[in-house]
Amino acid sequence: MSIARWILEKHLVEGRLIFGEEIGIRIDQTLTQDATGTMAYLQFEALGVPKVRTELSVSYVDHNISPSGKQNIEFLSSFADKYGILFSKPGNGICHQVHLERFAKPGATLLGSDSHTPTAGGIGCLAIGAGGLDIAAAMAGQAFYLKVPRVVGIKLVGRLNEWVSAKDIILHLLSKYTVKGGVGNIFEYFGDGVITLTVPERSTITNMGAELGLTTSIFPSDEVTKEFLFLQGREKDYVEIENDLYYDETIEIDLSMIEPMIACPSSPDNVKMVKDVEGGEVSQVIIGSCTNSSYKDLALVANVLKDSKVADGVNLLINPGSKQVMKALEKEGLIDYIIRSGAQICEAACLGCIGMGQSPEPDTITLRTFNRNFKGRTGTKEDLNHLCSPEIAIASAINGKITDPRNLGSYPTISMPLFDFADEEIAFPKGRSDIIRGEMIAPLPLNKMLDDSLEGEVLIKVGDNITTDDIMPAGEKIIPLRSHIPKISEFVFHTIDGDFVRRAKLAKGGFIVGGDNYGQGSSREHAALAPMYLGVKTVIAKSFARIHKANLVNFGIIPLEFTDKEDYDRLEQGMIIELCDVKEALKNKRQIQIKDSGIKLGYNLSKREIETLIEGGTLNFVKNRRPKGRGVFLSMLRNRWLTLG
Ligand code: MIC
Ligand code: SF4
Repeated sequence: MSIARWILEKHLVEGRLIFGEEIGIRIDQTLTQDATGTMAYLQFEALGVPKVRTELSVSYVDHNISPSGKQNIEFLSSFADKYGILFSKPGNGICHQVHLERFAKPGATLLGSDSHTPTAGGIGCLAIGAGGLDIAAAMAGQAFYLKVPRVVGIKLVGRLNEWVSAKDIILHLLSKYTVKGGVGNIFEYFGDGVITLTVPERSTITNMGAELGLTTSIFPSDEVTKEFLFLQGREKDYVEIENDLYYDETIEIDLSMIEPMIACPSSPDNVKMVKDVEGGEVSQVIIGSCTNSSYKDLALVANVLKDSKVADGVNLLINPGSKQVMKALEKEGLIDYIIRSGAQICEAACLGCIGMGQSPEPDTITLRTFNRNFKGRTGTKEDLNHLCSPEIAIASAINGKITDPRNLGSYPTISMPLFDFADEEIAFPKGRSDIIRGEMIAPLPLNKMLDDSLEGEVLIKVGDNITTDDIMPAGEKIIPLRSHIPKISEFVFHTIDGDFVRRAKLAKGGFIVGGDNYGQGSSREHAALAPMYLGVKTVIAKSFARIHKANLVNFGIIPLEFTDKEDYDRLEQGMIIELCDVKEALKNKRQIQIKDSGIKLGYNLSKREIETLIEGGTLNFVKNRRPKGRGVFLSMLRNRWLTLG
């Protein structure tokens, strides 16, 4: 058995571990961040459970730590205190980095309302990203449902050359498998090369497995894991995990053959060797994000800056992953090198990664050690966002142009310090009774039961690999609206089609038509909730990304797939279409037809998902199954939800 299957089996509460079948697993830990957390907690509240039922649940504030997030932060901290959730204060760091340092455990299951939750796979934890409603259910002690993925063994042999790093391994995989190549799979790393990578390096790889569309990625729990846990004062969390190396498929990577890589605009799989794109003038370099903001990453950068200066005309920003990392840099005297070089040290948070400031000048090259470079995500519409390792980033920052880091000479030696954990930045729950709820914490919309037939306009037709950033953009203006669906829904498809919302309102809802891998990227359920609020009934696509598809089902929007992908060409924006006998077809697992067109639509949905859709989403589904007479629950629903239709 592989490590992933071993953990799945240990946590199995429903179903069989057979590829493609739906299973329910017990979740040990959950994490949320502020931009998705409010929704998750409002939904948890509606489930009527007095305290979280997980071993550990942590609420982080990292996406919006600016004053515009004040009401959100007050709500989250009071909620955590009441319901038994740990609260990581703004400035303590990025959820994935802090969770890896302080809480993630080998052999455990972790569910997070953020697509990069698999970061914890670096420590041997089975960590999965999901929508807020799934996190709410897990916190209430319910199973998390997923289709059994294939487990692909990635055998690492050899050792990376100097100046080549973990980021280059995952960029290499992205160049081979693309942003949709991992859908339905778990990547599990094994082989002699694994031992040459530290836990944060392993986590860089598992973090960006999200960009491959994987369910998750995982590394073994070994001597390196033990050492990491020791440095975190958590030796007791070490667990040995059996691994018989049984995989559905095996891929071998010789680490010594990997070259420094760079993802060019505007997709994480548009990967080139850095030596082939050297020389492009750089205006901005940012080192940070949950992918590359560990102590090792930033200590390397500081060591390079010790005897160098940032090139004229380059703005170098450093976003540490956590307060713990900052404290260690300070203790080792490394902050000084950074300050004297002309770089700016920023707070430990997501910041520019989600367009909260740090936006680059239009049409100039920005190099970032982040994980996503979807067009416009920086907050600048005409951005030229490149993703790379800290090694490439720092070499380019001091040269003023894209530079192969192997030109920098010998690689600095970096040893690990004894960390000061910064646990004073985490509030432990004391059980307060009230929740602070400002006017930006709006009631959530609830969908209605599915109609027998669905008729309406094709509101928009989009291409392949549409991201949740395209559907529900983020950035400084929109992120502060995350807890207010009526307000945020004004921005659906805003960056790619500024007229979408007007059309959707005029037509009182309708259909979205998409290509392959519709909804890739983030876990934000707003990309389902806000279209639902605007009356979108169905998304018809060639295929879907995993988390977004689950979010659509949770909110009662049917994810339908073209039986013949060529039929995509026959639908156009503005067409009026009708889907007949939808309910009956779903109940009887029959294909759905678009009336008078000959176009047939299929779906890959479990019985549970079909029932959920018929009832108009998960909250209706749960509500309808509550024993009668639970007046408290129903009155809570009345207070907290707006019923549509
Ligand atoms: C992202 O990196 O896209 C985000 C912002 O962290 C999202 C979550 C969100 O939209 O709040 C993610 O990765 O799931
Ligand atoms: Fe934050 Fe960026 Fe990581 Fe998302 S990818 S959690 S925005 S640092």
